[in-house]
Amino acid sequence: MYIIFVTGMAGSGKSLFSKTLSESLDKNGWTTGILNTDAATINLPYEPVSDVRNFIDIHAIGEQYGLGSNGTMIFAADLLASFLPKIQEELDVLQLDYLIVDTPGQMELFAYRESGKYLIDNLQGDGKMSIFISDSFMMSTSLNFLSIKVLALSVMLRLGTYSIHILNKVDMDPERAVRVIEWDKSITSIESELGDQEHAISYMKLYRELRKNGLMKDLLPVSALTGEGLNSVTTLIADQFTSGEEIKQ
Ligand SMILES: Nc1nc2c(ncn2[C@@H]2O[C@H](COP(=O)(O)OP(=O)(O)OP(=O)(O)O)[C@@H](O)[C@H]2O)c(=O)[nH]1
Ligand SMILES: [Mg+2]
Repeated sequence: MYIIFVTGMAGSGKSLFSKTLSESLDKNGWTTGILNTDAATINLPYEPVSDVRNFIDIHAIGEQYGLGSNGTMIFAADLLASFLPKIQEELDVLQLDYLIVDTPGQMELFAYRESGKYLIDNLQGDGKMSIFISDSFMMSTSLNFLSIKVLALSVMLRLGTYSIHILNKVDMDPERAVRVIEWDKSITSIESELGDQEHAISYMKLYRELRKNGLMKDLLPVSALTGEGLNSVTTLIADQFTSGEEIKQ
């Protein structure tokens, strides 16, 4: 079982992308399932094969410990570690080719707290990678573009797995999405977009250095809604785990 952790900012499309990716992998002949690690989510666009909500009751935690909403979320995320053996048991009987792990809305619960790292290190699989999802609409100003690229790098550094960076929701405003991809490909295009915003110029130097050292991941445009771009992502994932072995038909 290969494991794919899906992370990204709140509302960027992690859950819908998990569903569309699962369907795309299924279509290529793989057996896949999704693990929901978001104890606070109400509606999921997919049927999870394992779900932390079966182990953790977010409302009971809040009441029992008298915590506010953020405290409850943090407590629930930390509690996940203690249920990992049970979750692993549920997953192992399924004999999946790929497990997709949908992570909580508040990115920092998974990316920056120990519980997320614990899950990555201790969930047993034959290989692991992570996907950072960005919303193309949010990324479509030059300053947001730079800060989200650096944020994605920070999360990838923290998670310590092979990672890819997805530009989601390209169906919403295709022209904007094309512009974001242009900025990603050409450092001069993002530089000219930033113009003479003085404080941005020093960040631009940082971005240039990170890019020069191969630390910046290219954006892969997709729509989790329409499925556009999913074939390339599926091929990339299969290549990463199987070193180019043919995708099963
Ligand atoms: N148009 C469009 N909408 C999308 C796309 N991906 C997600 N959405 C919508 O964006 C909203 C948020 O999507 P989710 O999949 O719930 O995002 P999320 O990152 O899991 O959200 P949280 O778990 O709350 O952080 C939903 O209304 C989705 O239908 C996309 O590619 N295109
Ligand atoms: Mg979600």
